[in-house]
Amino acid sequence: MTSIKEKNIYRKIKKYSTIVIARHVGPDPDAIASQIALRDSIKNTFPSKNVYAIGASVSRFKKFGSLDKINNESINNCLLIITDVPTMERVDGIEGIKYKESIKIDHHPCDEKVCDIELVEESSTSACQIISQLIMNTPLKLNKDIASNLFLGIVSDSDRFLIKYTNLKTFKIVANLIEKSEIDFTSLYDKLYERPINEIKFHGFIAQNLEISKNGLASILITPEILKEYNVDASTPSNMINDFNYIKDILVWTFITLDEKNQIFKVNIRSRGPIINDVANSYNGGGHKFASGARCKTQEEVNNMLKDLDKVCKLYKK
Ligand SMILES: [Mn+2]
Repeated sequence: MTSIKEKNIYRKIKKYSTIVIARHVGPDPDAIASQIALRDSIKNTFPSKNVYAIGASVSRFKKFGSLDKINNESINNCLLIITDVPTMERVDGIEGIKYKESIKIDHHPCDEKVCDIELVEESSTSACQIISQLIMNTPLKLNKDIASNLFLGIVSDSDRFLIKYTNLKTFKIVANLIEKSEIDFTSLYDKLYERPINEIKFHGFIAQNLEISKNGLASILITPEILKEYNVDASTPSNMINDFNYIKDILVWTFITLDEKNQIFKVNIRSRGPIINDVANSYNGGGHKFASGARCKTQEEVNNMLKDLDKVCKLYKK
């Protein structure tokens, strides 16, 4: 069944000749795949429209397709669609764009309304899951490339259907994607999971050096020197944090990466029980109940945050 919001979104897409699609800074596969899949679907359905998927490109994600370079100042009266991002401050690369109306398609919790139409489903595994539904429920077109991207976004954000937001609906949508597009989905996993040996060695370093409290809080500080030693970049820790799930002694785990250039500690937090986004919120971050991020300015702030997370673990254990 097509929802009223989906109908309205399709109507707006139909109406505008120029559409800009953006997502969050520091993109992950769901962010990139959702914006590229939506762009390609709109372009396939309406070949004469100008549709751009924008934001800084990331070499690791080139496999999902290319992004568009535009002169923001020259874009007027467009429709702006933001995917996989709850607030305008976190959107990458929209400075100077004059948009007439805006649409948000997202699965992050957010209290504030930032767009004219908001299709937000907190219970969805991913932005790609919501866009898959949108495409299925409207005349928007699907092809193999679009379906591949949507499939990979869902698989990545649901951590291969491990996270709690995975449910019957997720599998129905995925089954529908596979049926309609006939994608050879197992051959797509290379795009997500192939990695160089130095990353595995870095993974080993983290496993060896995690500090674990008696309440089940695991943490590790990752300095620029360590990143250099293992020849990995600053985004690598956040890409492997989900690998440390299902460890018996750990309830909440956090990677703290020191970004020396910007003098900030970037913190990734995951949980397999305690709710962590309240703590993340009070340290310049936010996110989902069991997957959050934060930013601390000083080591002292980091220590306070770890104390707060440890308290959350202690309470949960009781
Ligand atoms: Mn996402």
